[in-house]
Amino acid sequence: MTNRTFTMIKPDAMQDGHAGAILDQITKAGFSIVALKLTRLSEEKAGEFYAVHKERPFFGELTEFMSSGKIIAAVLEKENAVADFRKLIGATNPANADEGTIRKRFARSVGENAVHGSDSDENAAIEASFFFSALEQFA
Ligand code: FUP
Repeated sequence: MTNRTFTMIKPDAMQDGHAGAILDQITKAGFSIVALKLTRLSEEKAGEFYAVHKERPFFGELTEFMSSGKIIAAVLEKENAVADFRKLIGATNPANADEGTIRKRFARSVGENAVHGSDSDENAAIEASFFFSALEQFA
């Protein structure tokens, strides 16, 4: 999974009609999509995905938001995928994100920040397998 990362287009960006523009920016930046799924998380599943944050004060809001509507989950491939994708999406808080990044362009706020991007190769593999079987992740 060294050259792969995992992303979600979150409910805010889905509701605001940005999914097409975000996928366009991702592919134009040189990422190829090796798995793609439109789905909706239950609050319980959102809590499982974000288990690392369960002691944080924003956990309840996060799982409520992440289960509030449809999402798109995807696995992306590119050389240096994890770091390059974090650069493409920008800072967690869109107010601090660089001009032109996905979060700067499309996010509503720090809590509703348009996209997820894995923070390590190890987490990319764990997160990809949360949504996709091995057979669903094409080369
Ligand atoms: P990131 O890796 O940039 O997605 O950011 P984190 O892993 O730190 O946070 C995961 C998610 O928790 C964010 F996408 C939104 C939510 N969050 C908040 O709601 N408030 C915060 O102060 C920090 C994160």
